[in-house]
Amino acid sequence: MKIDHRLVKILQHAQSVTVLTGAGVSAESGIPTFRDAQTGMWATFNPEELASPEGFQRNPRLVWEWYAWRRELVQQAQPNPGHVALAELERRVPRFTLITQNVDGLHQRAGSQNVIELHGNIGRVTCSAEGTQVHEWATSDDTVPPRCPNCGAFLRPDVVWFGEMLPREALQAAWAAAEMCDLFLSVGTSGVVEPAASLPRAARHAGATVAVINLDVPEQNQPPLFSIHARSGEWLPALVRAAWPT
Ligand code: BV8
Repeated sequence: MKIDHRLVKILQHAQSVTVLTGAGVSAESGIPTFRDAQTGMWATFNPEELASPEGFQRNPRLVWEWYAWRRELVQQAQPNPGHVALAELERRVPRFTLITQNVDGLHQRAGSQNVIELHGNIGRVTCSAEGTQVHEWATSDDTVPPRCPNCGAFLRPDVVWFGEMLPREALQAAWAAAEMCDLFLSVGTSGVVEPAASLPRAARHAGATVAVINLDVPEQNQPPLFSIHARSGEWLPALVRAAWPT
């Protein structure tokens, strides 16, 4: 896969690089993207409906089971070459920040150390009343969702639902990383969900070179803006190989 030599040069000389990833980066690990038709029994539900406090209020069992199904998918999945390439980038670039909208933890499993999880992590569970993380709960009775051992409220996945605020520190760190980088890569995201979708604009506004790598974008490379129609699992390893051939 050919990488634009101008982009390779910018990467080789960049002191700080920030990357924003979306569901498209995990798609090649077999995890359905957020807006793909939900497979199997979830085809009849609107994911934005399920991923909301109202949805949980209305039908806690359904929402808990939807996340249990997704957690199972994530546990079966493996990081793909795109995740691995981003972990390699972190080792190569003086200052590197990875911001992800994904909740699957695959970046960490691929070896990325410093990951800003804007939307939480499906592998963690919290008390829906106290907000504290809960590591174990009684599975004896068959209440679904299980209840918090401390206060008895329903447990919930530790993810940010639509209509909920993003974790303040994570969002602040993400804005800072977007505004102070030389190169910003937006990979595998439809750029629909705010406030994550505003990060590439913030980077561009602060003078960074911005490259968008996606399957639903036309190929248009006019520095400092690059729009690249490619699979993340192919393009990211090719970028790393082009910048550091050894
Ligand atoms: C908030 C966790 C304050 C749950 C998720 C303006 C400002 C602020 C807020 C809003 C605003 N306008 C609207 C809002 C409200 C809302 C929002 O953005 N709605 C959208 C739908 C318009 N935002 C919020 O509610 C946020 N909260 O701002 O709080 C507030 C509160 C109330 C009112 C106002 C403000 C919270 C948003 C977080 C929601 N939680 N996830 C869970 O996962 O269950 S977001 C969810 O969507 C996932 O995390 C997913 O990652 C994310 C974004 O989607 P993408 O990652 O982009 O995935 P998608 O499927 O869309 O696209 C995949 C792309 O990959 C495609 O383009 C495809 O072509 C490409 N692709 C596929 N395969 C590949 C590929 N590319 C490359 N290679 C491949 N192989």
